[in-house]
Amino acid sequence: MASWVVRSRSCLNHFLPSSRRTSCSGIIRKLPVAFSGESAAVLVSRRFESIEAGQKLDPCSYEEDYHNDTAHENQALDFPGGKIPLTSQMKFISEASDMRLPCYRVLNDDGSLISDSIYEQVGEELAVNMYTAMVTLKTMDTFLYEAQRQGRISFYMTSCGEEAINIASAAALSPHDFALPQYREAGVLLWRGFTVQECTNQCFGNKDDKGKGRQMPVHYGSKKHNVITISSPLATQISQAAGVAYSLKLDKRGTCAVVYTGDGGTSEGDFHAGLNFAAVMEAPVIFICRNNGWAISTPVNEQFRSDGIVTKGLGYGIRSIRVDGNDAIAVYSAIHAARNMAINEDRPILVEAMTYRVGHHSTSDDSTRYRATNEIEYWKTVRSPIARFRKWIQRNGWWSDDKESEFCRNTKKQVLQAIQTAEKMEKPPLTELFTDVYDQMLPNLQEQERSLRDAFKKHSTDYPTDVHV
Ligand SMILES: Cc1ncc(C[n+]2csc(CCOP(=O)(O)OP(=O)(O)O)c2C)c(N)n1
Ligand SMILES: [Mg+2]
Repeated sequence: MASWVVRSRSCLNHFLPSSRRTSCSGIIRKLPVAFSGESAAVLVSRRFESIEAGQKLDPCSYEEDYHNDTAHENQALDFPGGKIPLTSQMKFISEASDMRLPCYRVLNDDGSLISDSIYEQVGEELAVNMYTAMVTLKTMDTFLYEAQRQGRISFYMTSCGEEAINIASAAALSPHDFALPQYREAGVLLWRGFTVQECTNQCFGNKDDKGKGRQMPVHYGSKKHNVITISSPLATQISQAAGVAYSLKLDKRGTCAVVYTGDGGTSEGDFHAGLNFAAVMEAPVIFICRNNGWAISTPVNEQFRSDGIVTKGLGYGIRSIRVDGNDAIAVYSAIHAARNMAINEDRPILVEAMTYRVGHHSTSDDSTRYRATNEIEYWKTVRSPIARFRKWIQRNGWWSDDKESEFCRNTKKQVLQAIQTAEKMEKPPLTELFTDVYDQMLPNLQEQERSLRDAFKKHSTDYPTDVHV
């Protein structure tokens, strides 16, 4: 800080006539003791004998250097937060390490358990429930996506390729934990008992939609299931989650908050504010980042220069793990451990789940315009989280081809039935478009309602007939 101020003043002085030049000594005197005095002045005036020192960038060798650096034995800078060892080595922390951080995985691509892996046991009942929930999510996505293509709903987003993150994370949590999704996490709601019919009602915005048709499709939420309603502006849920978690801690609820974001969401300021806030307030929140490689058409290498998201945890003092998001057991185990740490130690945890967005970003997107179809196909088939988990449960004797056919047939029927029911149901009455914001409707809203009714009367053929005016 001191050197920055002194340098800035020196640079400025360089351009000014000598009569207007200012002295730096006053600045140094005004700075806090920790920043003032000799060291700052020395830093400014010193010329490096060689720039070689600055080019030695090995982030991992600090500890070793310090122990070898006998000249500074027992010397440290007293600073809030703990003593900082002093070193005569001028070393910058590298922007990257040679090897990318490893990714925790339990199941191989062929669904076999990796020997020596450490994981949370998943028994038959839980495993079958997880598998069938993933298939249900995929089936619902397939048919609601088609419904949008047929013009029956206005918009849709699938979780295709990310079913394991959805279901396995939800399975590792308690239903009392507060979930704050981004938008590609419908499986979390399904796992908690929000039905396919309820999802479908929301997408059609009919009178049974708890949001009364005011939200875009897939912007689910459920008070009953402790799932905070999705909001379209990216990342707002992340800083909110830090607050929710802090509140749960104050109330000693013994639960945590879990918040989901995509890789793109981490470029928002709210991501950084949320992580920092949670770390400082020691809030029990699990940040789950679905790193699916893409933020609409922006690939991750145009989004950030760090080794993904997991490395950002260190910067905020947050314990973090990178996990294979297409391995349901790894996700389940990591979230299970994260939850225990978050609640028992009052701390946030960051989980980066590596996956791939197999579908288009939404029905407003055509991803074949910006990525190779064989890349999509590879993740859809070889790296499918559902196929991998099925191989594992089938190998355990917990699933069979016959069970698969029967389950798929029934689920397809159930989803189609839900769509037909939701479509036939009338829309919420027009009056409700203006309620719930204020305790009493304000004159400007009354005016807007009158004007909308007039427009309905005048142009009745342009408005849907199933809206009760
Ligand atoms: C504040 C804000 N900026 C931009 C958008 C438009 N937008 C919607 S989704 C999205 C990409 C998000 O990508 P990511 O977080 O990786 O999630 P994914 O879609 O991959 O699951 C963008 C830019 C938005 N909704 N809100
Ligand atoms: Mg993404």
